[in-house]
Amino acid sequence: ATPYNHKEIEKKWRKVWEEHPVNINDGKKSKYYCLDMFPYPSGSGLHVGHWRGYVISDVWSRYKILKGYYIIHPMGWDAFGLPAENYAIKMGVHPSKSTAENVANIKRQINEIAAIYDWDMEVNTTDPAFYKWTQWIFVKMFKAGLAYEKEMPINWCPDCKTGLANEEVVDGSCERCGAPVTKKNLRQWMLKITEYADRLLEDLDKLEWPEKVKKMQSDWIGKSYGAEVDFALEGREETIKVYTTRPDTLYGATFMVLAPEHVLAAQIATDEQKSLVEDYIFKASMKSSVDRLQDKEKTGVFTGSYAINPLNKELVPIWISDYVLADYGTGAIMCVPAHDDRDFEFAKKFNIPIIQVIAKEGVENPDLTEAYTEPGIMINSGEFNGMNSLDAKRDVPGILEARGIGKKTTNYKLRDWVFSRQRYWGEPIPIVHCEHCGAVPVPEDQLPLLLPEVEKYQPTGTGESPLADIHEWVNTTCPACGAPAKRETNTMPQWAGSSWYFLRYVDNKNDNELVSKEKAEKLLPVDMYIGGVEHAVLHLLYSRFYTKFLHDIGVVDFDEPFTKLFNQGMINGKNGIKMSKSKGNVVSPDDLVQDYGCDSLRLYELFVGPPELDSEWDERGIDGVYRFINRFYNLVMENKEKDVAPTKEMIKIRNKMVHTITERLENFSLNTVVSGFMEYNNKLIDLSKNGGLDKETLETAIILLAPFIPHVSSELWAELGHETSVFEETWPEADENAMKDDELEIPIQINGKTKGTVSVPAEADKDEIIAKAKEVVADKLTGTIVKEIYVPGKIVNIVIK
Ligand code: ANZ
Ligand code: ZN
Repeated sequence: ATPYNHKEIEKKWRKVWEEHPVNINDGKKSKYYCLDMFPYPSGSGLHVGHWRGYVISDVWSRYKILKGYYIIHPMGWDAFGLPAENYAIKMGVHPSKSTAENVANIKRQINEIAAIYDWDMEVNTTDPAFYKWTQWIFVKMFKAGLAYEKEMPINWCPDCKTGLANEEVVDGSCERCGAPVTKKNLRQWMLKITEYADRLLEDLDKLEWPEKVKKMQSDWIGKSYGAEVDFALEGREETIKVYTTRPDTLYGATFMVLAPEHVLAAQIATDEQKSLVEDYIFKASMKSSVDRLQDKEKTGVFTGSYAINPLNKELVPIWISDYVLADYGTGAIMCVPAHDDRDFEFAKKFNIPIIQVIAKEGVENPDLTEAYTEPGIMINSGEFNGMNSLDAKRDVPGILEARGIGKKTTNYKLRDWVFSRQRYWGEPIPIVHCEHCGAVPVPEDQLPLLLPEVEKYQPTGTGESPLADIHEWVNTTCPACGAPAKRETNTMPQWAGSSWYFLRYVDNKNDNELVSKEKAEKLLPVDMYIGGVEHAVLHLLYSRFYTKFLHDIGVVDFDEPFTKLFNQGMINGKNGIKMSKSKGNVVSPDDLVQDYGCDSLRLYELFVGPPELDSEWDERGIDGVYRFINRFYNLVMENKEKDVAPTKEMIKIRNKMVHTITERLENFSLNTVVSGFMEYNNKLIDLSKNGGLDKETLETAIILLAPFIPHVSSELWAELGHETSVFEETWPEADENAMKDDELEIPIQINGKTKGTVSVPAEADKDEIIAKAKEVVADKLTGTIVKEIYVPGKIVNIVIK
């Protein structure tokens, strides 16, 4: 056998491709934009887990090239953000310097994958030529009334010393550093993403995305339908508006709860209750969001005041509790303990009456042990008794509206996006504050507004960014009236650049437009987006919002950025532990590439498990993949000059191989594509034992393998005498007719006498044929079977006694 020398082969083809890159666009019919989520250039470099996504997207891109598409497959850097800044604080190195070093290093590592990125399209979010447009979008949003300032309590990470968007708070903790998030009152820049809530929700239908991700987005937007109901207060002027999604349960509302932050919370407390109420409100304000979310036991305090249930006119006590959120609905709720879990728990704890108003068959359960949350028949509900609760749910809002005590409403969980950060390493927000003119955007022709050099990168912790210290930068003149004015010193969140970078790749050198009309029309949007599922809400929601806005102002003519989405699972270390430097379980690709070659590692990245699931890295497995490549290499080398005419069997196996591999690939079942290659390789090796294998079958196998193992495929393609690249070929199509198995007619004998025939596929094995034969002659098998004989292709003989 010829030894397969991966080192020599890979070195040779890298050089060839450097001199003659794979032709990815000339004369191709239509474009296909295959995009990776661009990486943050961290200092620790790539491990085998990072390779997975890049290999998947490269395989997919190369497959599309062979399918005749013009491929757009760019790469860039999401390089603003905290790690570079924290490194600057620790080491005193300017973030732009460490970022440039990290980019160079990761770029070198990415090149080891042999992916066909088009580096002419490269972008870097920290490059002023790029962030000019990030700022331009902000100015456009400001002019459209979508960017506004607001003094409000925001999520504040005490460790990162910066404000956070709701999306960046996970279970009450900072998404980045894990510290419990607190609230802080600060002037903020906000983006009105809520104005797009309905479109962001409805257009999910257009997307070929994993259902799981679509569900996460629609839950995050959280549209609900219900009613606002006005409750009059006993002996007071004010009314309290509540938001409910269950207007059908109004007769069962036995108490009311206000959020501690509700404007009336302290005001309506009676003299006896006042100090208790104030105490509770104060304690709630000191609680971190984690504690508020995680408190198992319900707490609350009675105000001493009563509201009047607008339907049955009963008095309902008003309580304060922190399980009601201030910024959702109206910050006040009517409580129906019989039909809501939280209210049930609260009522039990504080001995509040529970009135059932919906029952399964209309029969009341006198001792409910938990809230009844199903639909049913209305009871204890006056004029609604006997109605189906679903009908009541539909009709009650209209009835309330007619009586002037309520109205139908919808609500969203989505909040406007807190867009300012009190940190250094981000895009300066291009706004000037003028005493006379208010907030004035930096004129578009003066963008980019460069991030100035500072001496100290430390966040001040006071809620001001380090930029506030650079007086010569901060003090400027108003672009509108010329009076002395001050620059905004907050910077943008890291999501700003990543919300639109995919548009810029295709026109990355254009200094006059974000992207030209022609290029946008010809090359956008993204057809396939590949990346981790951790971005399901944040980045993917923000990108959709930005794209819709850019659509609305005429920059692009589509309003969804990513037609298809694929989320790859993570590759973990042993025992499923996430690979990380701190755990010391990081597997570097470098040695593996050295020992087994890039092709083997590419294939093994896919072989470890279904690409959408997390997989555990087991280094030993790469050996099997390496052996497979070796065997295939030898099969081609040994048969390349034999000039064998294809047999029917060879044609059949070839077509079946094309069919199986293509089908699995189209389904993104990439691990079974690899096992499919292994099976067919064995079949081809068997076939070749009778004098060799025909050239077309060898060529077909090489083309199918080319997206996966491009070096060795290119080498073998050349060995077969081709002077052009294998990537100039067309992905083969299976001929369904040629795939059919021949049928064999086999006579069946019982005790040596012919009793019938059975027809079976030529490939069927002995057990299958005997079993089928026995079915055919079942009624003639009148004794016990003592022996079953099969003479291959000729006869089945069953001996009975
Ligand atoms: C009465 C009721 C009866 C309710 C019942 C539910 C079940 P979603 O679907 O999340 O919109 N609610 C309203 N505002 C709230 C706030 N600020 N904080 C906490 N809870 C609040 O849920 C809306 C329901 O959550 C509303 O409907 C209200 O309780 C509660 F059998 O009203 B419901
Ligand atoms: Zn002015």
